[in-house]
This record gives sequence, C-alpha cells and structure tokens, in this order.
Amino acid sequence: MNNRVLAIGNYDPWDISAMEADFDLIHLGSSAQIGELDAQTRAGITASAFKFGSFGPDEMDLLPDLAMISNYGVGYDSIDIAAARERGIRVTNTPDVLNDDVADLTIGMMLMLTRRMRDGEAHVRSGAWADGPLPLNRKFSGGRAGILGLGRIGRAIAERLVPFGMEIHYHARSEKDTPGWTYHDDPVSLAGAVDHLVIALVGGPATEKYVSAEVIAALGAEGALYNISRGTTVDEDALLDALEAGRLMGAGLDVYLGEPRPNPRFLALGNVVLQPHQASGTVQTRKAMGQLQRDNIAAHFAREDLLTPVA
Ligand code: 8YV
Repeated sequence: MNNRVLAIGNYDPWDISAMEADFDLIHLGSSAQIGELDAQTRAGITASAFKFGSFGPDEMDLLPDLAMISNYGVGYDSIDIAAARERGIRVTNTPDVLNDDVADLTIGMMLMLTRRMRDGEAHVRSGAWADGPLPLNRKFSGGRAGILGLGRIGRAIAERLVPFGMEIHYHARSEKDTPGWTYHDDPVSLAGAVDHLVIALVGGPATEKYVSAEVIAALGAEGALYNISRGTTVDEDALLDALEAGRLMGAGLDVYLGEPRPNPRFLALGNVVLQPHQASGTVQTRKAMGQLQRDNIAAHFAREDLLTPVA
C-alpha cells in the first residue's frame, strides 16, 4: 500500500510540514475540489485528512480506494457516517485533546455575559465612566447551571462550574454517574431549572433544533444560553426572536448556522457575546488535534488499531 494522503482544508503550516514528512501528501482546500484530481491520482488514495467541506457519498465515490477518513475535530457531522459505513470507510476524530480549551472559552463567555464585561470595557474606553458608574449586574457564583449533553466536553464545563458554587443540572440520553448533579430526562425540564444553559451536544441530524422555542421559553427572561457545539442544535430564529424581545437575558455563542457569516440579526444585539467558532483555537490544542489526526492515519498505514475511531 502506498502512503498517499489527501488532506482537505486550510491547515496550519506545522500540520502541512508534518504531513509532508510522514506521507505522500496531496492537499486540497475543500472537498468540493476532489473531482479536479485525475482518476489515476484519486484511485491511489486510501486515507484522507479531512478538515473542511462536507464528505458525503458523492465525494466518497470519487475515491474508490478510500479506506479511512481522519477528521480534524471532535465533531464529525460534516461526514456522512452511514455512507462511510456502507463503503467500508473507517472514520476517526480528535476527542479529548480540546476539552480544556472548549470548557475554558465557555466559562469566559459565561462571565463576560453575566458580568457585562463588554459593556464595562466600553464604559472605560468611551469615557462614560467619568459621568457615572456602570449599572450593577448579576452575581455569577452560586447560580444554577444546566449542561445539555454530558459528554466529555459537557463534563469538563460542569467541573469548572463546581468551584463557582454552581448547582449543576444536566440532560443527556441517560443518567450518568456524577458527583450529585441533578439529571433531567428532557431539555425543557432542564431549562426550567437553571439560570445558565450550556449546549454541549453532538451535531448532526439527531440533535437538529434540539434547543427548541419551548426550551428557550422555559429558560425564561432571566436565563442565558451558551452554545459551543454546533449551530444546528438550536432553533436560531426562535433564539433571535427571544433575544430581541427580551424573553431571554442573553446568549454566548461560538457556533452559528451559516458560519462564517452568522445571521446579521445577532450583530445588532447588545445582550450577546459572539465568538468566531474559536473554542479549540489555541496553538497548543490545534497542534494536538493535528497530531492525533496524523497518528490515526499512521495507524491505518501500519494496519494497527485506529486510536480514536468514531463509534
Ligand atoms: C473545529 C470543532 O474542528 O472539534 C470540533 O468539533 O468544532 C473545532 O475544533 C475546528 O474549528 C477545526 O476546523
């Protein structure tokens, strides 16, 4: 077997040089360009380092020898897993190495929103402070936090909230072993019990609009919503309507529908903290994600067990 790898997406230079050193690399910016490779080149490719675009049956069928897709990212909703399974293509992702960063950014957004830190900074920069103090805001420690999806990232977020004296509630497919956190068997009940609702669900069709208008209504005018998962998990129109009408205290968002051009209605709002899908975006974590992606590909070529196969 050759060691040709089709890398797809915009990689950092250290990933490109490492892949060039380890593999016979072909690099495309997006999966939409696969068809531009000639048939002979495509036929020799057994592994893809995937980062950007979508990987569905059409793309897979252009690569007749493809045996594995190594996804850069823990979320693999842009890969059609059923189509991969039908074709015997194995898929890996990059779990765990990004838990800290995603959880850190979540806490940052929670504090920023609740303590009105953006308004506070504007107050200093504009000189408005000389005319009077910033209006009082709301205490963060000792509140009630709800985690929707208690996977590895959800748990890392909950663990960070414990030292803030937060009461922890969660909803997941089933009750988990936790240090006394309160389980809710549906998201509406969870939203109704908390001040801060953090979405840490997996993406994909199964969780589409899981945070419905009903969940948002249950969170209520004193509640705040945070999303570090995928934009698809929220009924975004219902969220925007609630934020505009003051039926929700605010939102902290790292992910949106239509990235990288979020709905402009968000930009007009004062009660939101908006981040550009950067939760895993530190040099250290991105290097670890690239390394794990390459390690999975190396295991494929060595005919060893893949390190982090997708279930
Ligand atoms: C992206 C992410 O993968 O891991 C995930 O699921 O959403 C991010 O870490 C990252 O932006 C690289 O494209």
